[in-house]
Amino acid sequence: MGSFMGTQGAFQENLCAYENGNSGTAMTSLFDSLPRANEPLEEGAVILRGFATAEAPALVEEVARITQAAPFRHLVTPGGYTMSVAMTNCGRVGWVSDRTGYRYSPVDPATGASWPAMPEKFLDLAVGAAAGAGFTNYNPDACLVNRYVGGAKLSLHQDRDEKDAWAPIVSVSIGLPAVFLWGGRRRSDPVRRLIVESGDIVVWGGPARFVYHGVAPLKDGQHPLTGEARINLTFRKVF
Ligand SMILES: O=C(O)CCC(=O)C(=O)O
Ligand SMILES: [Mn+2]
Repeated sequence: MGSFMGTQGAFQENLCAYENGNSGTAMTSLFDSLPRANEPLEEGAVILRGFATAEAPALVEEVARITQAAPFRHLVTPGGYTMSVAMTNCGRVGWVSDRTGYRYSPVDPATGASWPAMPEKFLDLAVGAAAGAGFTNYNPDACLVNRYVGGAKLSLHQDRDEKDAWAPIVSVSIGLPAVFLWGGRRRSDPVRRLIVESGDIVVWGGPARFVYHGVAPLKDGQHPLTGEARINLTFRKVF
């Protein structure tokens, strides 16, 4: 417990450095030398620190393949707002939004073609991360791919367009770091601000499945894998 709390302290310090725009070298090297412990958020939710770090370059290559067939686009919400995050999908269905509502679609509305198949690497990673968080037999049928550049954000929301209300959401961060917003079951509940870095995976399901979450406006930066962007893969069990 002692070492876990110690690591938490380092995360808090790092969060301050990140949010103050101060990437102080001493702070960063201290942080880099610490093992990045998994971080339980609450029952049914955990951050698996660095779970996808080794595979991140291969994941970026798969994203490039996916976007050749189904390019990133900025969807419009039912309220008429154009989202700052660019999105695409792979898998059996993809999440889409337009003036008529949010839904899962078996085809890409931009082309009328099926979404690219979910790469085996994606599936293996999602199944492994779900198991690491205590969710066995995970079988996601959709992966929403999000691309954030400086200033892009995702407002506090619940993922509730899926029929399966227990299977986890598995959310993989690649590239630039972000502040992940972790709230409660009501929109008005207090919100924690958690840094997610390239390779980190947040898993939430079961009792935590409908927790409000989001992403604070991304800070400008450059990352060796993704340049000016953060890529997020979000796996879902829709049916
Ligand atoms: O980008 C993230 O970390 C979260 C994405 C998300 O919540 C979503 O796609 O529904
Ligand atoms: Mn979400």
